[in-house]
Amino acid sequence: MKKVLLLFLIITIIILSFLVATEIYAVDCKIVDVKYYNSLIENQKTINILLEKNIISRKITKEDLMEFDSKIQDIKSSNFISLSNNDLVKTGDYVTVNDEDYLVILYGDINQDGSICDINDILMIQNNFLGKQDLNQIEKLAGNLENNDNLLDIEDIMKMINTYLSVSKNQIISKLYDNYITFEEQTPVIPDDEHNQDDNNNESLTPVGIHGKLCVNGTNIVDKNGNKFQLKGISTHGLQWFSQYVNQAAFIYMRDNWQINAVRLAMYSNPNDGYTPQLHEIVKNGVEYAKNAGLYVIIDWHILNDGNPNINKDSAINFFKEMSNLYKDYDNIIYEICNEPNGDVQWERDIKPYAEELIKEIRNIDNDAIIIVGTPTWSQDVDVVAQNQITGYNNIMYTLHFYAGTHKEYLRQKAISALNMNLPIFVTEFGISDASGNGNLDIAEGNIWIDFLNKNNISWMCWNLSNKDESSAILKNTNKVTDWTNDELSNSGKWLLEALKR
Ligand code: IDC
Repeated sequence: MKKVLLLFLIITIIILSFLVATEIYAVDCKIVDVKYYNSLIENQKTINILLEKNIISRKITKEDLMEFDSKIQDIKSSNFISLSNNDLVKTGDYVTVNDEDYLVILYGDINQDGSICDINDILMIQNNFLGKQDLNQIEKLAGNLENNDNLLDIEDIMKMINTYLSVSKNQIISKLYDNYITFEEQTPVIPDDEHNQDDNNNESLTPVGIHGKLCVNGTNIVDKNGNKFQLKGISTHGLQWFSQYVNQAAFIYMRDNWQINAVRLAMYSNPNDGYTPQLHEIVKNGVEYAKNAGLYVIIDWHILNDGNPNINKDSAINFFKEMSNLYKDYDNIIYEICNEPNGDVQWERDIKPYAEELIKEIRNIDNDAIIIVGTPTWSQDVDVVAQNQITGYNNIMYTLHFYAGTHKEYLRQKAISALNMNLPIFVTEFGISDASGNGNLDIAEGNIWIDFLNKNNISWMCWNLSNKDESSAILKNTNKVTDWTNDELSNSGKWLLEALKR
């Protein structure tokens, strides 16, 4: 009898101590909720972190997170701390604030209904509450999130937090990029001042940080690891009219909220349309903003009314000489040397000689950046060009433009012919309006186009980032130059955000 009692006692102690341990674990869990906001001084990256501490004496619930989110909104203007001038904080970073170490986890904005969130906000879990390890669980979770269409819902956040609480900080570091979260084993990361000042750690999570210098292989763009890569992004409108959208906050906003990985800077080349060399400054600012944000950038010499590129060839040469001298060592630069040749202009007679001259000038300075060459008929005749390609240089691509309201299957057929002749194609501009940039949207045709481009790994950039009263403009009824809400997007804009997720 005594033995049975003793056994019972021992079992009870074991169970109790297990419960107590679990309980302590939950009771002591401190969460610090943080939201970043940008205070960007010209050419200087500064992310300030809003910070509020909440000590939770129970398991974290959905309500807690929602409460944090609304509190954060309240303290936005007052209680913020600057981590350090060059710090962009990403999931998996360790940061030190007021001598305390934190692991950063990105999580989504919580919608009114508590459901789906955009990856946007930051949650930090105090580092010293990470203990124990459960690699498999984390990996499983990563798998689940991967399928989640770029959006985390509250359940995922809960799972992530709970999983993190039972994982060794020295063995797991999470990485967030674009559409998925992966976790990988790492050697111990010891947060210290030096580490916090190491900007590379953060930059390594941006599109350029991950994919590095691009090059052309066959018809594909490939990244620094030789993997096929597709650029997806937005073109500005003419910089002479809509330069306000070339700003640091907007680029970071579009990267983080829309998951673009590239921007295009449209520099109209025709003096009658407003070209002046002073506009080069806007391009230069744009390139720096893109670099800071880890985005690829297309420097577009936007011939249009000057349909023959030779008309303004001297300015083009000056322009690209200046740009390539400045950016020959950058990893994120793409030169587009003539937007849309049109009118009385032929590939063999006019465009190809122009391109060969420009490419020679650029290659004298920058020996490997991708150069994109316009094609006849407003950059549609890729099939014609494919028969007589530029030789002797690497990393040359050719432009295809379409406006889904006007250009349909026949133009995709031209693209197919060109691809079959091994022509690397880049859609540096398209819209789902008609070719005027206005008129009705053809969403169904636009979707067919996007499927076609994605299937063939053709990169694409949407026209245009402006609030102009035309249907191809992606903003509507707003003068804001960043942080746009869904209501401030035009139908083109709303469609684009969906297309970027596909
Ligand atoms: C359009 C703009 C419009 C502007 C016009 C002339 O959307 O606001 O008035 O240019 O500057 C292109 C051109 C691109 C055009 C666009 C729509 O590359 O500059 O923008 N388009 O017409 N090619 C086919 C269509």
